[in-house]
Amino acid sequence: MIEGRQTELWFTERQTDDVALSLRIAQTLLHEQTAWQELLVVETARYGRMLALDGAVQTTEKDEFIYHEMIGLVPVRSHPQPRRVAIVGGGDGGVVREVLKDPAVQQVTLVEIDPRVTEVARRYFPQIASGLDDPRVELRFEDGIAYIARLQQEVDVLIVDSTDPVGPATGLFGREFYQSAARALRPGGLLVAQTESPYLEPDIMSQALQAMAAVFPKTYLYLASVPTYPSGLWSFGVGSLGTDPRQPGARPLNGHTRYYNEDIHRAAFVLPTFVKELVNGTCQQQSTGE
Ligand code: AG3
Repeated sequence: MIEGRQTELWFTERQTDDVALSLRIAQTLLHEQTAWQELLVVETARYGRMLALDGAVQTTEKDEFIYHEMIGLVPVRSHPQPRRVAIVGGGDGGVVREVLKDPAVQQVTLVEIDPRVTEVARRYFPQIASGLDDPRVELRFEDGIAYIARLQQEVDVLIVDSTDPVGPATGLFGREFYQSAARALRPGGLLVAQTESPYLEPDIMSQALQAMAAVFPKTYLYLASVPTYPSGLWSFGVGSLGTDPRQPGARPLNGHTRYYNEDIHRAAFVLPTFVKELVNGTCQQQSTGE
């Protein structure tokens, strides 16, 4: 090493052909090919440990709370009786940890296709995986699309915490899956799915919303700011059989949150004009002016 110089290792996610995010790596902890995907765990200099799948950032210790609280708590807090929750994907356990904070939740089924994600999360991300051993939680390592297709009016809240719609997750963004999701829900049930970045993937987002709107009586969109995801602005689509997802309920919450609160819950559904235009006509936010 020449004095004053040091080798730097960087992780780069190519988010589109023209846009990338780079994080400096302090240490590489695990890099392998699972049966389903390329899995990487590194210690980053700024965001703590990070999990990437097929080169895409899934979660970092420093900002995971934002995504997990928002995808997990918005649906369970607005449902009057979210007794049974199913999560498709989300093998790291972050969404499980959040939904368990609501005392009304009695049973959570996590359906993850790749068991390595869960094993690695338990070992390298114990705080994210902390809910997985709760007695209310059932783990299933199988294809979420096939699992949900077998359910008939069995769950109150269905959360899709998937990777981007490439590879195994593609089917989770289509109309056929939303049809079986609607059948899997009990009356009043809610589906929430991560629907990518309105800046960088507007077509994926609006097509997913359109597909939901073709199936569910009501469709909504909400946003959260996630620094390590493409563009930093992230969207979540909601298909509802009746419950209005915009209103948080009054049950006490067991456990602390760092992003989520009742004001954020309501405010997350307030959309900037360019996002409204992208989902024009498909979401309750504009079609009725509510
Ligand atoms: N699932 C959504 C990650 C999508 C990020 N996309 C990307 N980096 N290109 C996250 C799983 C966390 N439980």
